[in-house]
Amino acid sequence: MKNIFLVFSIFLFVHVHSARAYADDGYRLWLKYNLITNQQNLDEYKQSIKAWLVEGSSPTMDAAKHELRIALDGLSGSTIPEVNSVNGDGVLLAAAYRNSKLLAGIDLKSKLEKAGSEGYVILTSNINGKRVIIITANEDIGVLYGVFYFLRLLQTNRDIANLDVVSFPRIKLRMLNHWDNLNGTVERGYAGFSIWDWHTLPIYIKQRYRDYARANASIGINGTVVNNVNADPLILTQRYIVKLVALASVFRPYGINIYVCANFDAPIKLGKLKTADPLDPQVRQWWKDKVKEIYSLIPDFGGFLVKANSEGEPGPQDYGCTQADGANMLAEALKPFNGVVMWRAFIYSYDPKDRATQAYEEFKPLDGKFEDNVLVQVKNGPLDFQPREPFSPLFGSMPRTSMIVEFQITMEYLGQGTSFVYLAPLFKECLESDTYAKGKGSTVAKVVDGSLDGHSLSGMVGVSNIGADRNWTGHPFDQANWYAFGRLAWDHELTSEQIADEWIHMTFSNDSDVVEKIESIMMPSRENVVNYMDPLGLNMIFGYDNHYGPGPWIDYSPHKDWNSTYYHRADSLGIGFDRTATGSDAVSQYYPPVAKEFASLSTCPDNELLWFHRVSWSYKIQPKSDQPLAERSGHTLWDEICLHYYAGVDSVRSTQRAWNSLEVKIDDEEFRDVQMLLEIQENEAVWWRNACVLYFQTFSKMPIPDGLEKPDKTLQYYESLSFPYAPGTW
Ligand code: GCW
Repeated sequence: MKNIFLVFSIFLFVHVHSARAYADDGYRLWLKYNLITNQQNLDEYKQSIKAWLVEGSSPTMDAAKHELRIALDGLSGSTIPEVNSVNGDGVLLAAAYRNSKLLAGIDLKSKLEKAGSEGYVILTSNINGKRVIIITANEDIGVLYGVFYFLRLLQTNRDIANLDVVSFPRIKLRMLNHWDNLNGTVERGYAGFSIWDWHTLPIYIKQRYRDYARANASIGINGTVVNNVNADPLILTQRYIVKLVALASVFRPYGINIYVCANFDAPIKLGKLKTADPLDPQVRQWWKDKVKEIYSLIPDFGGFLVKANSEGEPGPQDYGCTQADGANMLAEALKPFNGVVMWRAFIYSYDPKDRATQAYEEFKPLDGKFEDNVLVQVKNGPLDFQPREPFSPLFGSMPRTSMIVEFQITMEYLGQGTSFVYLAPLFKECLESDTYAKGKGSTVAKVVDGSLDGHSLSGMVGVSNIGADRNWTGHPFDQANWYAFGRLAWDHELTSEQIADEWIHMTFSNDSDVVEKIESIMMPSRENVVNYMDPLGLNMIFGYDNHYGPGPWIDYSPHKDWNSTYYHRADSLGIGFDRTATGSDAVSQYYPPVAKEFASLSTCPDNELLWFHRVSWSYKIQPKSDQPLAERSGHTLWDEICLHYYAGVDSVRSTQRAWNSLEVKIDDEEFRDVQMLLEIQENEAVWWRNACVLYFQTFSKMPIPDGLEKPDKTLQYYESLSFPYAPGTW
């Protein structure tokens, strides 16, 4: 009997586990290269690509070869041979034009001019009467980018019959910034520890470093800042520089330059100088020597990112100097090597008037004072990566300065590791905002791609959401945010829908039902979170320091501008921050058409209402003339706040229903992971809703509208919750 039971158990084990033979742990990201399941596409592709050829050799061309080999074999389910001549129809040829003998007879001058140094050209053509698909570029890196583009066409089952593509990046520096500490923790990281194993570097080169580089190159990211902006000066010591050398050589073939965050006091902390005064000749020399040392080992080092005089970090103001003095000192040291300085504008100190106006007040007068290899790095909004903020008024206000926009890919303020949020709509909302700096159409995108003011240096940086979790990002859907960030840095005109569509095809399935359903839950996901966290322009009402969960009652920080009450200002009369002329007048930092729109209650968008206005509880939300009739509210502010909180929870529940309907249609492991995370998110949404509605009700004294489920716990219960071990708060 015992034996029968054993046999049965073994049978069950084998059976259950073989049923999960295709379980996907997410490690391969969007570069899965699984067999194409649509037979018609598969036949067509096999017909068009019978062999492949990479002409020329270099580490980058080897990377292109590697990618083509694994991808074509995986996607086709067979071995597509590598050849060394165009010996028949159906050769896929990848080559840098100037190194190619095979392409010599084909005139691609105008296309290649357009492609520039990083772009590529993809063409269906003929060589010696044989039909070929050509992937070419001016530089090897362009070829590699082109290879990834082409593979994406196959992964997403697109037509490859008559290709004629020229693509080039809009933005020069397309970067990730890892807030990774040298001890392996990640500030605001929700996907485990740091991927950099500083202890075993430089000898042990993890495969993950290469796969990181592949993933980034596949979306066009060309720079990485490997350490936290709250920078440990040790990264600048010889001991760490050799580790950076090792990483840089893994990244180099993939077109990725390495950058580090520099601690402004490094001359004191490492160099034993008495000061870090940027005007002191010894300090300047110390930085010059340090930069020279780095470049002697990493000739393509990118430069420094600096957080100065912000949240306790040292900076030039400690020595009575300006932010520009500090940036320029580093710029001078980096210039001979073509390095750049990214100097953050994220500065604030306690100001009873308004924290949101400070970066502009500090930096705008410095326009024109920065060296030309400095970029001022501005967070998308004037405060701090809130689920929704208006765009920072610094965009468009410093025409003589190169700008780099900083987005947060990691979701510090959007539910962290358990939240299903697709961030492309948030990125796009900022990029498409019109600053009116040079009249209508002066979008933030045009400021950061340099075209508005004619800057060749331009940039977009994302605070990375990558960690050592097997699937890189913790929540499977956070991979989409890394992906979307890179795609938008390459081409900010792509729509959120296009990017989601690509990513779903590559990550989950080419089944159109699956794609449509997942897209339909990704697209509103950011708005859902705004609704149950901080609707109608509310912001900064998070749990203290950990920024996880609701904390609108937080009022005990000695740092008054870290208190939620500083931001929502709720009392018995109303709620919201008056940023019009009767208040902090933050609106005046925008160009007149924008300032006018935000300043008037009748034109200010509802979703920014309490950001710019202080409004009474019984104020009737004004119907906006451009809103469809059905959406025109007429509700009191109190009712509208409640309705948003409740709608947020409902939408998480409908996301759950939609996701559940995908069971068996997608990978079992990924299905279950997301299902469980959505369950956690639903709890969190209810927690946010109940806590905020109960808290604000203590001021409004108005009832929760009829028909809405009543909170099942008390405000005291929610206020008593604490999270001493919340992840990411290192
Ligand atoms: O959002 C705040 C975060 C800090 C972060 C800071 C910054 C790295 O809470 O953790 O520090 O912004 O951007 O410098």
